Amino acid sequence: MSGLILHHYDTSPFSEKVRLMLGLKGLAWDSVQAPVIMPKPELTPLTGGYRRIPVLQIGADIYCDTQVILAEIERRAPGPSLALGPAWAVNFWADRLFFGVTVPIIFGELGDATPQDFIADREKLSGRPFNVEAMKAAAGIMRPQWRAQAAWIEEGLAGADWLSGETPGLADIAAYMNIWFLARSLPDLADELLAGFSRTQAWRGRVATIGHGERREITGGKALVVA
Ligand SMILES: N[C@@H](CCC(=O)N[C@@H](CS)C(=O)NCC(=O)O)C(=O)O
Repeated sequence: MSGLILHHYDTSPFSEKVRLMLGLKGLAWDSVQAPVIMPKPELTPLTGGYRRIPVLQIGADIYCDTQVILAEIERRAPGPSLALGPAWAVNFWADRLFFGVTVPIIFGELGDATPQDFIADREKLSGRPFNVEAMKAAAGIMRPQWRAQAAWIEEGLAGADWLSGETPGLADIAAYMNIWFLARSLPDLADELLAGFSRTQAWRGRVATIGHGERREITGGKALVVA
């Protein structure tokens, strides 16, 4: 399969899921680096206004939201099959519940250093205040909650090297997203919250070696021409 264009940015945890999926499938793809905040003049004309990241483009076909993007990659490149067992349920948990505790932990720590234009952009996106003080206050409760959810990964690895069994799959990529996001932002805190979870720490190293397939940078302008 060729002709895959991923609109993303390197710091995006949802994009990391897709990049790892492309790696597991051994696919070649074109990368368009999108802006982290609005405006996104080379993205929104393709999506009809959807501004989140990642977006997958295949010719003039546009796929928004990782649940759709991952399913489309799985459909177009079925071997090896990655959506095994409860993989989609794990993906949904990782996107919502696990991500929901990861974000306040990160921004509770880093919120004061977060650029004002980023804060203003995310307030406009969510329609809510980007309340660093509230996130700082919540972090104390969120940390044990994060650890409790990471403990499910630890248990899931009791019988095999991967959550998906003998080989890696979507469940591994999805669960890893939050660990990647926390460790990328606050590596020491990630180690602290994973203390004693030796299977998870070893697994995390294995997931990191999957790679992103064959990536080539192109411009947003070129992607618009393709569409
Ligand atoms: N449900 C979406 C969530 C995607 C999402 O929220 N992505 C973040 C970046 S990781 C985002 O788009 N933030 C706002 C932006 O970049 O404009 C998905 O699964 O793709």
